[in-house]
Amino acid sequence: MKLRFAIQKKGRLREETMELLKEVGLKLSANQDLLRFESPNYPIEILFLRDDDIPSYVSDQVADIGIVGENLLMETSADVVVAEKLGYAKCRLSIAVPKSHQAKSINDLANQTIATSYPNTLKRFAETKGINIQIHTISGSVEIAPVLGVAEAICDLVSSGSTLVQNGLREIETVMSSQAVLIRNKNLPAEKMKILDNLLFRIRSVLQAQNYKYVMLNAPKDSVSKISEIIPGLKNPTIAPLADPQWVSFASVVKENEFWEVLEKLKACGAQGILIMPIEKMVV
Ligand code: PRT
Ligand code: ZN
Repeated sequence: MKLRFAIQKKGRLREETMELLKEVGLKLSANQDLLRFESPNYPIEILFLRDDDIPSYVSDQVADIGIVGENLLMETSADVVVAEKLGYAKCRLSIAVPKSHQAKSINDLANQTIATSYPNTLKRFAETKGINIQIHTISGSVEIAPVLGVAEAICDLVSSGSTLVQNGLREIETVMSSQAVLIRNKNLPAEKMKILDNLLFRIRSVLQAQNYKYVMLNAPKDSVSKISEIIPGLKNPTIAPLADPQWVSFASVVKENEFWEVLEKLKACGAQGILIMPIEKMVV
């Protein structure tokens, strides 16, 4: 029995998804033209598809699991379960207007036309805000719609924001934030669920590791309790003696997003020779 796993064939999700699969130990093929691939060392069959087809394929059991952006999931309203948020392909679906437009939020766009590839999501958003808008649906190059005169505003995905700037547009409202998610069919048979649980365990070990760094340092013995409070690690830090009896060596982990703050505190406690290393996998 193999788990059928739908991923994007080509595009913004492909590279990081393949990287993640490699990190969880799957042997993959370097051939980018494959439409189907069975991993030789894991009970998984990968299907390479357009991302737009993935939500419905997973809900219709053509595939058991898949990876897509939350934006697509919201737009298609596919009846699937989000098994894990993956933390990459982060972006937001936003409303933007030409710089010369006065609007500050969607409230200022009543009865105006917004061009988008996300009509369902936009329609629901406007309804929750109680604003009546016209929606002009286009499948790509949304940013050009105001120049063409087909819409006053646009609603599209933004990550760095440079495409908006290049097209003389200004972001005024976030409709939703998005990242890549692993979705699964609602009624997976027990045997497939078991494979998925194993895969999720591996994925979580990789994701967890990305949030932490391994820290090693030397510190005066009288700072042990203070430093133990600053870098408690998963349970306790490892403390080992040094040849100099007045000094000890610490090993612990620190959260990536608290890293610089923690480093300042450690230095203030007299820590020296601080080494920071990436962690490859982490099982809590
Ligand atoms: O061929 P296929 O249908 O599979 O791919 P696609 O062309 O539909 O999708 P693709 O590969 O462009 O994007 C796949 C997913 O990546 C999206 O559904 C999002 O979940 C996610 N993602 C993350 C993005 C972006 N960031 C992004 N910046 N998708 C698109 N963009 C586009 C955006 O539409 C705009 O044109 O990039 C431009 C803006 O980028 P910035 O950096 O200039 O703001
Ligand atoms: Zn697509």
